[in-house]
Amino acid sequence: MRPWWKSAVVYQIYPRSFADSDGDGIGDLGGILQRLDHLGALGVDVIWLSPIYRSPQADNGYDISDYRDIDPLFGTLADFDTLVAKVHALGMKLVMDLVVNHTSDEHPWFTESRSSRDNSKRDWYIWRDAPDDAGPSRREPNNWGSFFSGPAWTWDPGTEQFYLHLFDRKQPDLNWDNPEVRKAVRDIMVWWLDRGVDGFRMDVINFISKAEGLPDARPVPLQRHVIAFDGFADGPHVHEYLAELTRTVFGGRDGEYLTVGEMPGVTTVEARLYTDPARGELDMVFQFEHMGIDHSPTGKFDHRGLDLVVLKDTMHRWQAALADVGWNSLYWNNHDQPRVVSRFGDDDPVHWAASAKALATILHGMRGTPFIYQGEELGMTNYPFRFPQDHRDLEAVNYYNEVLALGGDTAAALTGLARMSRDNARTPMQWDAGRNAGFSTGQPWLPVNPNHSWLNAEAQTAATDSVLAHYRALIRLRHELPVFADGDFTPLFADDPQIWAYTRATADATLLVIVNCGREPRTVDIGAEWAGAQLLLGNLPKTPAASTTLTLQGWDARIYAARR
Ligand code: TEU
Repeated sequence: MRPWWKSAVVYQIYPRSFADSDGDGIGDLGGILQRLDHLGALGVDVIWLSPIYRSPQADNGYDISDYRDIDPLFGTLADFDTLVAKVHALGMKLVMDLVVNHTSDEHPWFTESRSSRDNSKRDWYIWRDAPDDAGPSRREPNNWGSFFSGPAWTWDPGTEQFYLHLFDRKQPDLNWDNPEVRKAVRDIMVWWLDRGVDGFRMDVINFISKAEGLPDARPVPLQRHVIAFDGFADGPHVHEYLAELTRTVFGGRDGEYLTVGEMPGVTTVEARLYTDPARGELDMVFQFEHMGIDHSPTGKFDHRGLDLVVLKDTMHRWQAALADVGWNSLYWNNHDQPRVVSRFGDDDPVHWAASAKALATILHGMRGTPFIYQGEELGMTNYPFRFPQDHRDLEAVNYYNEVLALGGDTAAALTGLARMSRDNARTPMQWDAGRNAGFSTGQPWLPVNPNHSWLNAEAQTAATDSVLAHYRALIRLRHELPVFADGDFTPLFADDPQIWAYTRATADATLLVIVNCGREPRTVDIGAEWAGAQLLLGNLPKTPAASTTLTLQGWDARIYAARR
């Protein structure tokens, strides 16, 4: 029998930016409760919540100081229990974000660990001596860079050693080679499952096993924000640790759960291992190859434009690689990525709606489990960032300060940030055309996009041809037609720089998904077998039935079912 999550659609909420019920300008659990009907009407099956645990919020909750409590910013455990009950009553599931590659430096485990070299928690984190004499120019134990600029090591003057942090210095990496750490993570997961959650999205979970001896990575210029993954991605024990975790946490539990591992740098070969059901590790992974194709070799803020053939080829390779073993997750957006309609689509007002629907059609037609990030179902766009002080995200702020300190090109840095900054995903959800887009009665922590006057949920709920209506239709199709989950995937026109097309087929049904990813109309020959095929979904008015030759308007997107 096919697992339930193969025909499911997941919706990601970034609580800080979703809906604010108490007027402090920061979204909260009460806000989510008030807006659950939007998700019920959309038809999604699962909600994934970005972290709501107690946290100093250095990285907006991806730095956890108490895994068993809710941050007062977001509410209380009682609010959480109410939310779980309401989500379940609406027939949806709730998945937590589990951030256990690292904790906050304010987690009691770390405060103990740093208190002395012989503390019982010392070995819960990764501590190393300086390789040379102490002094102001002291070298780090190896050359690894932090994802948020600078070295991945911070000196602790109290105990005179460095600790490792692949992300911010306020996010020290846990030492998963210590069995007590693995046991502690297991206990956290069981605690949340007992509270009623339906699974976990596991943050950078392919980083938990570092290479033996922490060797230098291929040398890279740290100041250019380039990370070499050699030393920590898909390390020597990662499969063993994940299998152990899954066995000990889920073994013997009845219920329908979902696990998805976030895995920067993961290859198709590794992803097959992580998601092979016979190995009992994870249900699916988030890969990053398609998110990297517009990054330049010198980093994500040095944009190199979109080559559609490369994007298609990347997605198609993942479709093929996980066809017989394993499973894909499908995503364009999350809280770390710029808005897809501005990135791979066309957010010019004339093409905005059609291109948002077209990109949705491409993704949701594929084999895998689609993820929708809040606001994506409305076609929310990037924010018009202009000034350094516009940015809140520590990645953006650190990057800008580094360029400034090194005397680099700050104008280019601002252009890069406007295009790629994670804050693009984090501006408040656009509920209506009113003050603060209906997100908050107070001052929002990040400004609302001025386009909420016309781009908002209320307007789109009322319209039958909105981006929102198109997402609803795609979700309905996936629920109704088994071919979306089960069908083979075959690319068509692979080398075409403008047409994105593929078929999906089972013994009983064949679909054609065909999209014009450009403004100019295109005529293509799709073959006689498609003549008279039934249009299941289109994104433009008056889309015709199929014929041997199709003329596609700008950003025209269609799904046809072959006649049998
Ligand atoms: O992100 C991991 C990650 O590597 C990227 O998505 C990251 O945002 C990007 O590479 C920076 O350039 C996860 C979370 O999704 C992210 O929000 C956290 O900041 C990060 O882990 C640390 O927990």
